[in-house]
Amino acid sequence: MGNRRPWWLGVLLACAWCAQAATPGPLLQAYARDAIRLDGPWKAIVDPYENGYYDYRYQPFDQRAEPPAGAYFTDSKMRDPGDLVEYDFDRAMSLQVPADWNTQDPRLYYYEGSVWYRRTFDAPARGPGDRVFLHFGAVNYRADVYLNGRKLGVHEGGFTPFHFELSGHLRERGNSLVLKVDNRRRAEGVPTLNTDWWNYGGITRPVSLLVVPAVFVRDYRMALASLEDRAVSASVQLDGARGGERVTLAVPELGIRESAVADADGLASFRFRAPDAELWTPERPRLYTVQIASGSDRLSDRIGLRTVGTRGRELLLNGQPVFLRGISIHEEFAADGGGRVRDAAQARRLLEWAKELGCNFVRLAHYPHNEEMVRLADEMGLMVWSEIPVYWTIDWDNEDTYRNAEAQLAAMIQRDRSRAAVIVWSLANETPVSEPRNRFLSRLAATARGLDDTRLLSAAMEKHYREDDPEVAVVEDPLAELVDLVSFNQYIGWYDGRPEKIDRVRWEIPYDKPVFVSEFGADARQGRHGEAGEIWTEEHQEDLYRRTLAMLERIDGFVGTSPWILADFRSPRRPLAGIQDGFNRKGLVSETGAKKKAFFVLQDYYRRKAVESR
Ligand code: GCB
Repeated sequence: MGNRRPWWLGVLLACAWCAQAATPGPLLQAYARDAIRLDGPWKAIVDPYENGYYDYRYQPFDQRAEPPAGAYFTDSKMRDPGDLVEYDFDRAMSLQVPADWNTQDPRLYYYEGSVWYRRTFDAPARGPGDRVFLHFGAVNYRADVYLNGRKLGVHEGGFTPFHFELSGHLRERGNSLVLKVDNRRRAEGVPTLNTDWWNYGGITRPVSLLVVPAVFVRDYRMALASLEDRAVSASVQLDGARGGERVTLAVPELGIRESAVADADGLASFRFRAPDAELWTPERPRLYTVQIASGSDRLSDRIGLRTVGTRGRELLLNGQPVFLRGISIHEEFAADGGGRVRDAAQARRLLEWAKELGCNFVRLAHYPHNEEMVRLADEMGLMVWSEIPVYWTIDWDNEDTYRNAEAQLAAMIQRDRSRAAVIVWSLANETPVSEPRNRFLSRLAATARGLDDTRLLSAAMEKHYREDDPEVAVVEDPLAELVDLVSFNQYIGWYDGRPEKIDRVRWEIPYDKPVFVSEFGADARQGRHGEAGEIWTEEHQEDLYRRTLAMLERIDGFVGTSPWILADFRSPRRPLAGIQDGFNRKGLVSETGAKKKAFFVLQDYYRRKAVESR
């Protein structure tokens, strides 16, 4: 195979360019800005052997200063009838963005590998000195991003936002934006090889262009710092600043207009009182319009004010004990053809089911959900648990794995730390206790606290039984010392014994902290009926819910639960034909939204809890 251009000349030059242009990171409050969306159909080439990335000696094309036309990211065309180029984006299939690829084309249903995406666009209108950023809501799992044939950079992690600055690299017309999206699972990845959910690939969240002035508001946060005197603290981080820039923050509905001067790092800090502010609660999720401005840059957001904390075994919202009437949710909407949630309407539908159950809380499992979901929770009055996919058996000793997990944690917190709804950051799910795991998670805990000390930390832990008494379940884990909310998943009556065992178990949880049961459940195929002892039936699931809810009430310090799970979801671990058919059937509603009997058991329980807490 011939290469048209020598590649050895400019390797160093190319790398230097990449390092400079690629600024992946979580900042930029993209949602609060007018963005130019690059959503819609993109051209796509499925490339299981990564032909468009490696030459026939398996050397990556993008390490070369002048990649050949065969490198797909050059988006080349045959220029004359004798020209050999073995791909052409213009003739390729289309895939919608944002969306997973698995549910768009039956040929991609089980596909794990690389798909190239291409979208062309004209440079946005901009004034002199304005800067342009390209922002991705999320791409699962690894994205290699190229603009006009040159590499912008790489991002790993399927559920968090990232961006690149394009200023200086745009053509006025016909820019070619190419991504190689690779969703192969990897042992050192976060998550790792093994999960109980579908590994949907693709550009699953919106892509946008943002035009900002040379000095712009890169990030901001605002929260109620003290309940007693209604003190609010806020900070605004400028980008491109030298220090000395004026920043204003206004909450017109509260008659607040504050001004501060940025320090040498471009950070402006505010502290003011909002004595008339109505606090955010699930019953009255009051949000205020907050306007932030500096120079010619202006943003506007909707932010609620509340506090969350603990006192001994109590959980407090705005200083009052609160019970979390929760449900776990995967970011999947199986009606409408299935797959990852694609838009606000689907996100709203899931949260409406949670409301109908009587929830005031949702556990967004097992990775940061799309921003739409969290913002809707803010609006609809649902408290949120948000977590990163540190799930099961992560490669604890691998420093790159740690950095990856930490980057995902930071991106999650930085994106959502002004959302009143979010009350818990969760670090991990069902991870086996070991020294390397404890070190890994304590580093993550310290990072989380450094980024946000106004919320609770938790992690879904596991129970074991006392050796001298197999009916005493114990939750003891070094991780429990690090968190504020002691949470654990348990499946007594499903993976662990028969349902009658639920009635006998007693609990020992030796921490003076609130206790949250982050999962329990049983599979039931909607429409399948039988006796309570016959598994897979609605009656069996219903019976397990009844017994479990009674058992939970016997736990000292029990402050809430998020049963597993709102809706049936796809999982490659669930092949049983005629019953599972590729779905985890622990949903309270089927994949198409039909309610199972257990839905009403939980609804009743939550009605009673709501009355009790009045
Ligand atoms: C768990 C996991 C969850 C699974 C669930 C199950 O403990 O946290 O991801 O889907 O059990 O159904 O087995």
